[in-house]
Amino acid sequence: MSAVIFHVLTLFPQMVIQGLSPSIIGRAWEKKIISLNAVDIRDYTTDRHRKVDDYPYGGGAGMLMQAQPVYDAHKAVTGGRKVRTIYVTPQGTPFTQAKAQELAQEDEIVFLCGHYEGIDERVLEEIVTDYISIGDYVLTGGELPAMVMIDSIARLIPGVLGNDISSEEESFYNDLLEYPQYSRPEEWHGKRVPEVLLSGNHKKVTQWRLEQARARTAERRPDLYEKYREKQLLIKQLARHKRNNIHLMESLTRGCAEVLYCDRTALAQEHTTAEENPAVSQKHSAERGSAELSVLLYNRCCRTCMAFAADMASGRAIADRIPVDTELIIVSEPFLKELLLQRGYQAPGSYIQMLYPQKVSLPVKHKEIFPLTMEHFPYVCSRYCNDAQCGPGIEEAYIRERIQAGAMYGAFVEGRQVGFMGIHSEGSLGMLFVEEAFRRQGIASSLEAYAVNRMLEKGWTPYGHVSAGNTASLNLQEKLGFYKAEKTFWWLEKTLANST
Ligand code: 9D3
Repeated sequence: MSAVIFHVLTLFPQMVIQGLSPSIIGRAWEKKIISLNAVDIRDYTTDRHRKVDDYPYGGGAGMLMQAQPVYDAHKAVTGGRKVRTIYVTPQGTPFTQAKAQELAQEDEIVFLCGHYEGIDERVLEEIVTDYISIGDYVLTGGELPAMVMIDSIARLIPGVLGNDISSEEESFYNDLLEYPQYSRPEEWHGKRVPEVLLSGNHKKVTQWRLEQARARTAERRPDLYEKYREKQLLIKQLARHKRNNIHLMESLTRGCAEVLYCDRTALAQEHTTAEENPAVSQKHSAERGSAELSVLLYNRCCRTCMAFAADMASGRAIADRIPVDTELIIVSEPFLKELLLQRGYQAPGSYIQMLYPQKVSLPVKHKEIFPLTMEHFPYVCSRYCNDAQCGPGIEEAYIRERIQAGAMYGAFVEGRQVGFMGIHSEGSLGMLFVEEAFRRQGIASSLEAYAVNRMLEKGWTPYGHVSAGNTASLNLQEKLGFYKAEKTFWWLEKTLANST
């Protein structure tokens, strides 16, 4: 894979280079994982005094950057290709982690830094794809905002931080601010480290940290705290039908999903009854199930939606809220599936959701099972890609991403690969394959057990979607202790008709 390129068009190129070089971003540049190209807009002026600014038509204070040098600098960098071009401006949309994640998917980005009072609107109309601000305060130029964005985007690129996604500690405290931390000495300025942290009681430490994180979020970020409470409530409600809802619960607890739609009335009602009289509420909701709840979750990282709807009206509301760049939608109601088919998605198969409820790890009998590296990429592709059996949406790029994320495991016999299994980007187990000649020897069972154990280590609840017709796999999972959901699931894929 070639380096991700960040171009910065600016009047102060050395500011950007000097600002980023001593940091981790500079090291990633040395390692050729990223590339920084700071371009001096002044080098592209046609004015003989190297002037790049002029007075605004209609009058007003200050000067404007002229269109010509900006346009030519941009053209020199892109050569006329279509490249994501961000104008960093106080008039932009606020930058967020979600935007950083979105931009981390690009191979090349141009940042345009304004100076003076701004840039001639006409050149912006021709080259800019995104207008972004870093917040509601006034700076002297766009260089620091461009550096802020490059820093936050680059750290998401695999290899930049050194540790890959698989080794990254999944935060248990996802939607909360971090808890306070302490290092040696035990006493400093007469202040002791909280006793619980010295107790060696891991469970108590976790509990204390969660309480601290909650308290400080409530105090400093009431907006985040409100969201957190709502999400906890939703998870609690979903837990009533764990087998059917584990995919939603896991997405929420692992912190990789945002709630795009939630029938708040059902949730609020649930909330009040539960507080007034827990016993009555439990009975009440057991009778009606979670059927009245409607939810749409979106996982930005893998552009996957998960939804379930109580009725046609909320089904339509959900369908309207599915982001345009969604590549996969997982649903469990026939009418919701039909609704999405009408909207141009296709459902090549139906799946049974299987849930592994135990917390104990499974024995792995076959000893030669290891995480795969890119060296094994051709093998996986040759056995799995463009194969009718492999399930929807499996493409080479996806396999590459999964291997690099440390989410693919291979089975070997005398050093030769004979199968593999993986964890999908939305969090379910899948992609199981064993060579015909090596079946019925417990290798699939070992692969599955190995993947289950990896998920348990992360504190996840293992679950998977098995093709409704795949009896062998269903039997294998039941043998390992998985439970079936009552519902059937459909994976809806984008068709060419709605991808444009
Ligand atoms: C007198 C009008 N000014 C707007 C408040 C003009 C102006 C002020 C500051 C024009 C440019 C700037 C420099 N700032 C940026 O280029 C900038 C910025 C910022 O100031 N705050 C937050 N995000 C950003 S992104 C670019």
